Amino acid sequence: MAILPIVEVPDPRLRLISEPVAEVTDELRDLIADMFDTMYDAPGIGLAAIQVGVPKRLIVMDLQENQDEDGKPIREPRVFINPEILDPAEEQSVYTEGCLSIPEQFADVERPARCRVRWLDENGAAHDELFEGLLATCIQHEMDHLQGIVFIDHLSRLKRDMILKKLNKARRAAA
Ligand code: GNR
Ligand code: NI
Repeated sequence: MAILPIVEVPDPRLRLISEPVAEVTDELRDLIADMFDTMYDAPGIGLAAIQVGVPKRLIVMDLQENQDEDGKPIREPRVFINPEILDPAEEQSVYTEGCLSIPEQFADVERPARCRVRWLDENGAAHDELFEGLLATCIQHEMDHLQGIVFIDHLSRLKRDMILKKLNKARRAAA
């Protein structure tokens, strides 16, 4: 169990196309555990392996939408290995996105409102489900990471440059 350093823009590793996972091994399950530690610590609702420097088609996610009687979030961890997106809806939806690799910066991104997702879980079992709402948004955001794409790539150059400027300003202030 370990919290791993998160790769941030403009690190060129975020531009890599991640490779399919050939086999679900114990070593991969260790990486998955570390990715959950890292995601919950951040905190974030999703994390792609390349965000911890590993160019594999592996995503962890927990939207943490439900809470117990004490208001504590109920953990619903999900693992996506070699995910594929099928049948993206024509209907679009807008969500204010953030990214652990672009810390504390947010912008509205339009994406298909629903999609079908096919993936393997941490036991190597195949799944095929329809996603909508935040789940659809988040899986598409994570799938982008596997292709070397970050959410600001979906914005106009003006908006993207504004975010990168704000990020650099925040980094200079923190230094
Ligand atoms: O923690 C995260 N929040 C988030 C909010 C809206 C849309 C997508 C996300 S994913 C992000 C974590 C992250 O960077 N995953 O790659
Ligand atoms: Ni991200």
